[in-house]
Amino acid sequence: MAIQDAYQAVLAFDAATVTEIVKLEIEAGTDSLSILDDGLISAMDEVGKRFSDGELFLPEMLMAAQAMKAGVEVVKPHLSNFDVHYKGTVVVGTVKGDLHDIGKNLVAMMMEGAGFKIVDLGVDIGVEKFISAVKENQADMLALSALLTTTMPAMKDIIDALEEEGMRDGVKVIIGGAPVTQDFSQSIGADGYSPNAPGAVELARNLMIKP
Ligand code: B1M
Repeated sequence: MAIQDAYQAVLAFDAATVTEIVKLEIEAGTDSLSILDDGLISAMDEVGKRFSDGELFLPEMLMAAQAMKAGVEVVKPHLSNFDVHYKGTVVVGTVKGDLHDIGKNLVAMMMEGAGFKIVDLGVDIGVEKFISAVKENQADMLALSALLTTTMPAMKDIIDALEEEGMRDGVKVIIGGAPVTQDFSQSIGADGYSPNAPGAVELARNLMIKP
């Protein structure tokens, strides 16, 4: 067994095998970060590429994300504080009045797989809860999802509240969900929009590169 096997098992959407390989690698003393970076994260990067190229579809991407997540759960307790070098903390949630969470969960899983620390608040989240979660977790980014045309405007309320609290400069805001568009993103002053989960990861990576 090797890290490459974990990579292949994620690409085969095989959560049970990913779990088994990661356990064996940890028992064998393999560096936890290497399991994450070279096995699980690299595999999800490949899944993202295949999705963008039209070689994989949503259900497969979900299965790969679940397989990756199974591996991340095994590695997590073995990461010492020293090892944890998250690429940034991201508060994720579906906005107030909206109960759709499948896309949001996929975004959260893929971002976690890409090395971000995720604070997933769930669905139907109001402005105040987003703001307190950003404060409590000293988050670098907010990732907002909305699936209803009636709930999209709540995204602007959250950005306005960040500004009112004087927090806007320190927090990037990315948005997505079926009815959301690039034009809408610009009109409410978000930092970026992606139509899908791999794109959200790419966006987050680009926005988190500090000057
Ligand atoms: Co709802 N629903 N729904 N629904 N539902 C839609 C969204 C709808 C388009 C169906 C339709 O009428 N054709 C319609 C919205 C119409 C509109 O606003 N224009 C609709 C409606 C009307 C409703 C109700 C009002 C129905 C009713 O009760 N009368 C109601 C509202 C409840 C509420 O939220 N308050 C409702 C309820 C539900 C269920 C609970 C039954 C269920 C949700 C279950 C759940 O999420 N746990 C549900 C579902 C499943 C859907 C559809 C069929 C599928 C949504 C989905 O999960 N897609 C949907 C129709 C459709 O989209 N085809 C529909 C798969 C998922 C992976 O895609 O979430 O788009 P998606 O995520 C994508 C991208 O959008 C993007 O990445 C993901 C993929 O890579 N993305 C981001 C998402 N968030 C992102 C964040 C990012 C970046 C990218 O950055 C932060």
